[in-house]
Amino acid sequence: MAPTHTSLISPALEMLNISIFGLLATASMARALTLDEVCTLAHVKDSVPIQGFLPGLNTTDSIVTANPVYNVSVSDEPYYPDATFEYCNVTMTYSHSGKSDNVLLNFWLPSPENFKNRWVSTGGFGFAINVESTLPGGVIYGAATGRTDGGFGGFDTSFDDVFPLVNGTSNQDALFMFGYQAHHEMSSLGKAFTKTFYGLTDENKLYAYYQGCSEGGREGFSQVQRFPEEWDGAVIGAPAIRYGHQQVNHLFPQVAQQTLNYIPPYCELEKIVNLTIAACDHLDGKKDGVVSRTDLCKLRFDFNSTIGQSYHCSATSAVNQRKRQMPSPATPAQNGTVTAEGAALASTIYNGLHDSDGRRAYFWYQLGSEMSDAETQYDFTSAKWKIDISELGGEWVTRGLQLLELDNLSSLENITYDTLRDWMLEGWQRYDDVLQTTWSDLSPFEGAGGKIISYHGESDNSIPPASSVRFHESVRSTMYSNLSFQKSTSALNDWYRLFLVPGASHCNTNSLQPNAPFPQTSLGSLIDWVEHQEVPITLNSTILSGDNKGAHQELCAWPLRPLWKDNGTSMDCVFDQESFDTWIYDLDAYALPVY
Ligand SMILES: *[C@@H]1O[C@H](CO)[C@@H](O)[C@H](O)[C@H]1NC(C)=O
Ligand SMILES: *[C@@H]1O[C@H](CO)[C@@H](O)[C@H](O)[C@H]1NC(C)=O
Ligand SMILES: *[C@@H]1O[C@H](CO)[C@@H](O)[C@H](O)[C@H]1NC(C)=O
Ligand SMILES: *[C@@H]1O[C@H](CO)[C@@H](O)[C@H](O)[C@H]1NC(C)=O
Ligand SMILES: *[C@@H]1O[C@H](CO)[C@@H](O)[C@H](O)[C@H]1NC(C)=O
Ligand SMILES: *[C@@H]1O[C@H](CO)[C@@H](O)[C@H](O)[C@H]1NC(C)=O
Ligand SMILES: *[C@@H]1O[C@H](CO)[C@@H](O)[C@H](O)[C@H]1NC(C)=O
Ligand SMILES: *[C@@H]1O[C@H](CO)[C@@H](O)[C@H](O)[C@H]1NC(C)=O
Ligand SMILES: *[C@@H]1O[C@H](CO)[C@@H](O)[C@H](O)[C@H]1NC(C)=O
Ligand SMILES: *[C@@H]1O[C@H](CO)[C@@H](O)[C@H](O)[C@H]1NC(C)=O
Ligand SMILES: *[C@@H]1O[C@H](CO)[C@@H](O)[C@H](O)[C@H]1NC(C)=O
Ligand SMILES: *[C@@H]1O[C@H](CO)[C@@H](O)[C@H](O)[C@H]1NC(C)=O
Ligand SMILES: [Ca+2]
Repeated sequence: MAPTHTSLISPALEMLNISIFGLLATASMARALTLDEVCTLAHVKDSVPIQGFLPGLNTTDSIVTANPVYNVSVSDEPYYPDATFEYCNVTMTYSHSGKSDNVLLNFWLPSPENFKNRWVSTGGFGFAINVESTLPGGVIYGAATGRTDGGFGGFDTSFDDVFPLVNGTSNQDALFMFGYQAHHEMSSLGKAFTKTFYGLTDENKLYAYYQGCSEGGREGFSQVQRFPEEWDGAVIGAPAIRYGHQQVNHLFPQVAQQTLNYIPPYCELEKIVNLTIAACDHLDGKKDGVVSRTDLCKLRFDFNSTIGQSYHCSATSAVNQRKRQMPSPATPAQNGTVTAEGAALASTIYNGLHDSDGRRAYFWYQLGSEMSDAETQYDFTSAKWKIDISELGGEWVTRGLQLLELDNLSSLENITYDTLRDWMLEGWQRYDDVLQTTWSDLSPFEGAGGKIISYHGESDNSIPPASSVRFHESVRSTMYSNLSFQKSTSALNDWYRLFLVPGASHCNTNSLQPNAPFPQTSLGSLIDWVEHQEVPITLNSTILSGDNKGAHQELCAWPLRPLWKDNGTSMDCVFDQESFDTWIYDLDAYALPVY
């Protein structure tokens, strides 16, 4: 849309480089400007940081757009509360000095009366470096909010669309940008832009926050790990860190099916999940359909107890829901009883990847999480179930490891547990400096006063919550190696707190555990921590579906675990050594430490 609002600044004044704020001050119009008044092409152009403000970034001839957007309503979102708001929608381009590339940024700027001196960077999901639906989160909290296209060719173009360049040739520029650099550039440019746009002076502090989940969470850690001074705080959800391991891990259930030579109707696995939830629900002291203590579930649940239970799933038709519009295939009606093979498969998968010597290569999701990575496909021609190779995992192998312009891995022929371990090792080593994102000395960030609220769905079915626990514990042992467990935990929790979210799935609510809470206001909690020193001893959260929708619940900070008492009417956060130990893994398949 072409901006239709005329600038308040006359061409003559513009030549004198008098800002819109200066003009209003001299005209003694000391009032908050309206969105219409600031959201003009002229003012936006004036706010683009000048060439040379950050070495290597070229903003000469930046192409900008601006248009005000009014009366936007959002509801039922996981990362921010319901709200109605307005903003100035800005895009700007820049290039890298010495190159003719083009990076696109999109800022959503609240109207001046709602602006609260905050900047928020948002991140991506899967192989995408941005997700537009996360932008309202910042605006709602009075922050100028940004996303980047990473220079990949537009906001809808993902990293995997440009990596590799061609068969056999890596795209190092895109990798560097995706790994961490694009976010560094966006926050640097975005913060400078925001200060000018709102007429902030050097005395006005502009708070800088990061918010993202999944790949967006990994991008957040990439910033905290490398650019400690740039951030006051970060909300990091279910981060896709330990990238080399994480992406290959998606292939493990399919290799388990091949190795154990049992390819179940998916309904059988769904049934096992439902039975697990039913059996473990009460272990947390509250029968609400939510497994808040997957650790106790792991200690008590026996997969063999599911054998012989009958299952039923109705037939489904094909739906276009997958990436690149590949249809999710139709399934027939499925009736049967859980088999010993099915129980053994589930038990093997939840136990995590071990190599042929029985050494652990990685860990899996928690009991009660959906088994979507183990989903099988029905072949109507042969009337048999067949392995459905994970798209995320397969594409990582073809593009990331084999450097082929292929969207999927076509076969698992000869692929063993050892192959998966080797692929993990290969990705870890090759991308250690860009994607692995496990630098565990965060002293500079802590020293600069930074705060982290990290959260992870305890029933996440795409990134193991034990991964977030592992990184938290790695930071603890790296930074506080000379302190006792209790003292180091307390020192770490002074600035980096991890909250496991009972029942939540991957960065979202979970239809299998609808009464579970989600930390919808975590950015607000981070702001309260940074700006008002209100420590989130427990994390505010909200039940977002089911009968108790809207109800408030608090989340316990790791290593404390929730335990309900008085028949589920009140909750304590407790420490339990046996439970704690179930979250800690010895990845002895590798000679090097895995942070
Ligand atoms: C805002 O949108 C709502 C519904 O989308 C509409 O009912 C209302 O009139 C709008 N308000 C303004 C000021 O445009
Ligand atoms: C924001 O601006 C971009 C670039 O002009 C445009 O494509 C997009 O539609 C705008 N979004 C809204 C909500 O106006
Ligand atoms: C910056 O961009 C301008 C315009 O595209 C170009 O003329 C100039 O050479 C670039 N500067 C560098 C150092 O690349
Ligand atoms: C890249 O390699 C794959 C696998 O060998 C092949 O199928 C594909 O055609 C190649 N693509 C191009 C553009 O050569
Ligand atoms: C599992 O439970 C969900 C509801 O929680 C239900 O929709 C689904 O049909 C169940 N699956 C099986 C196989 O029983
Ligand atoms: C489950 O049953 C299998 C045989 O079907 C047996 O080998 C295995 O040890 C049993 N597991 C447990 C935990 O009892
Ligand atoms: C499958 O199970 C459902 C529910 O238990 C039952 O209604 C249906 O008749 C069964 N279908 C077959 C073909 O056994
Ligand atoms: C795998 O990728 C190829 C090439 O993009 C495509 O033709 C094929 O349909 C894909 N297969 C699946 C199962 O997604
Ligand atoms: C799998 O291994 C067999 C036996 O070593 C070999 O003949 C075959 O070519 C291999 N297949 C692939 C796809 O590597
Ligand atoms: C423990 O290490 C910290 C940071 O390295 C240091 O400041 C502190 O003095 C050490 N404490 C003891 C008891 O050695
Ligand atoms: C905490 O969550 C409740 C809903 O569960 C919400 O009403 C309240 O505003 C939140 N508190 C903060 C500080 O965000
Ligand atoms: C415990 O709570 C459940 C669910 O709220 C209720 O159905 C049950 O009657 C309660 N039991 C006792 C002993 O109060
Ligand atoms: Ca429960």
